[in-house]
Amino acid sequence: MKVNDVATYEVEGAVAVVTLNSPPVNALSAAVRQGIAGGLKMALEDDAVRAMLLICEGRTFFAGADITEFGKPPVEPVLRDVQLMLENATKPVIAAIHGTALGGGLEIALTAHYRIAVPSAKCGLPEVNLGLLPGAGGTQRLPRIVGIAKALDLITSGKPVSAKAAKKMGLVDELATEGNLRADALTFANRVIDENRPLLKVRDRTDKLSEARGKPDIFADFRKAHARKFRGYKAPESIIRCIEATLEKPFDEGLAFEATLFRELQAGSQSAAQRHIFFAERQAAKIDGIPADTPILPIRKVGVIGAGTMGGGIAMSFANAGIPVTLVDSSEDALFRGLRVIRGNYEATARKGRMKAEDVDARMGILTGSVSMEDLSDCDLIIEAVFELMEIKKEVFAKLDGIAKPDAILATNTSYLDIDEIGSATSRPASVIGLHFFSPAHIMKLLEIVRGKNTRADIIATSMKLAKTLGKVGVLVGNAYGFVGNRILAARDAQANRLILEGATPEAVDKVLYDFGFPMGHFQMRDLAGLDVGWNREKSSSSTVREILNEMGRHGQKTVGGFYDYDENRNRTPSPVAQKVIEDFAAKQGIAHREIGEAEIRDRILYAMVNEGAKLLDEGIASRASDIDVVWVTGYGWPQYEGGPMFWADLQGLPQVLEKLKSLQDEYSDAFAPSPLIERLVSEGKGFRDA
Ligand code: 3H9
Repeated sequence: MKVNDVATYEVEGAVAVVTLNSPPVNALSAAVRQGIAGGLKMALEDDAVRAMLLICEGRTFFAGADITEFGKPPVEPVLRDVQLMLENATKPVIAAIHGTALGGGLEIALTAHYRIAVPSAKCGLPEVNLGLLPGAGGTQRLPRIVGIAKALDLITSGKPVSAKAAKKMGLVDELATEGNLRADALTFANRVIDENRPLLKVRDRTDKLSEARGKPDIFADFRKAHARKFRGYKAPESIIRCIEATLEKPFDEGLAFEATLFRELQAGSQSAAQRHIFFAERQAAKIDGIPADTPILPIRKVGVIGAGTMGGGIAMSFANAGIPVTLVDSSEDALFRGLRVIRGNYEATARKGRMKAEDVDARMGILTGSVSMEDLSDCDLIIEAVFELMEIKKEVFAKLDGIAKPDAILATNTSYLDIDEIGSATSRPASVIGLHFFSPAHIMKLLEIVRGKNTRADIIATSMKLAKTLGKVGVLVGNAYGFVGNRILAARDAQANRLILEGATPEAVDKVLYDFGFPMGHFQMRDLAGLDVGWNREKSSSSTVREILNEMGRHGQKTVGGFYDYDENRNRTPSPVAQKVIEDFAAKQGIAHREIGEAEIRDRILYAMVNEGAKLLDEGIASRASDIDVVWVTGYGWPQYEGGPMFWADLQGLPQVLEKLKSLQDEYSDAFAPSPLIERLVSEGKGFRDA
């Protein structure tokens, strides 16, 4: 029988089964909440019913509150009312979980009296990733089941646990057979009835809380251990305070406290920024002109050319996803070194307990080394990651053209170069695409996918799908020097370099970026990447500070220094040597030295980046402002809670951004001449979000 459009009610013996089906992820929208409440009411009023099963159809149990409802007027019943009804039901309620019980979804399950899950299910409270805390009792109920220490970890990390782990912690009571959830849950419900089991309420449990009362430092220690990870974010501290409240306040007061802190976070700009990124990442997968049903080519075997840092990391990304990969390098030495580094990386991961020891061999087992490109003839995808020089890339592609099978995808990992020119070295430019991974490639989430003017639609669609298979976020960009990410980086670089010549120190510039929320400053990042990346000793002519530092053998962290000095443990200190180079160079250029404040550094760097982003949008190199945000948040360390450069600009207000750019142009340089797109949007009363 229908409860409403998304819920059905059936009775099987003494058990009422309330089934929710609201694709794609059964988010707890008003209709879903009404469906649960309606089904429960029917079960309570039905004398033949002695227990109720709450189960979902489709790919998952409830994946959380419906984020699209945030900011809209609340519709009854709100989630907490539904939870109260479930928890106070006079007949046992059993939640049957498959897929992902996340956020409000898990919080609903925590108000059921019992929980059963299939082994493949995952349970978690990922609200922190949206700049929120679990606002439907999660911070009060979870610690009562799993204890304070585990709850702190689970809720501040947002990471889900497997059903097996959940069973171990008591978060689920029973594991069902895979694919047999409904039947097993019915059997379990009948057992609950037959054994007359009590109406267990998580809220009433105190045993796990008592354990923590003997450890007064638990919260202070946790804060200290995670200070670096939580830096700048508001949600983790609010979560910790709520969990502290479980020890300090009675349950209902703890719940009220949680609701207050949830509302504060929900109304704040950090959560707005993080929710923006959540939807922006998903939006990035949708591409105009490439319909969702575009054929996807099978990627069963991959070749990677170049066993250096990038090639090795790319090969690991595929091995991690279970896709066999052949790593090729022309030098045997380089190949063995590359393979050794990969094994070393896996072993270190296993030692840290982040991977099973037996998986090291399994991953290495699907990774083959070769010194011959001929061995790539049966690969579905070949990615070139050799030296960043056009002549070399073209040579590799011309050779590949004669080796690769006709339907193979030929990809380049170039960070700057022209995809069309690289493709022109082959007889099949339509099969050529840019797959720009970020270092370390097996960890960084971003994959810039660069379409050439001829790249075929199915090759683009396959590459976008591939990003997801690798656990990455794919962003499709146009073919321009530096694409999206590095072109904006170049705008930042230009300002940072100019600022140090005018009198700001590299440390001062870096401090401003670090304080804004970047994990490291600009010059720190340059030193880490290596100042010699892309530097050519023969062509070096002392024409920039960077060239001079390179000529002095200062290539960054891996040497004695770059913009900073480093000791043998790579500890960083300001460098008098680099500072002298900067000052001498500025004097030679006739640039006067002056005091530069933090506000000027911040404005010049951030507004230059926003302006470059606007130009990329105007030129069609980026198709959406939100794509630029995804690139900078997932690939370049722009703080997630600031939402990316374009979101940040919208938050300042585009008219203010325009004014600021004009005044920066007047005061410093024409590099700040506002992009025509900004002028246009302001005149139309729009923001980047409408571009
Ligand atoms: C919360 O619960 C607060 C409470 O504590 C307190 C409340 C008082 N709402 O990711 P996918 C959409 S906060 C609305 O591509 P997958 C998504 O936009 C919430 N929509 O699929 C996409 O739409 P489209 C806590 C949502 O299989 C489509 O579903 N929960 C929501 O790769 C498919 O998504 C979370 O943070 C939502 N909650 O991954 C979980 N979730 O097709 C967030 C998804 O138009 N969700 N959509 O692009 C996820 O982590 C993943 O979506 C999930 C599926 C793992 C579930």
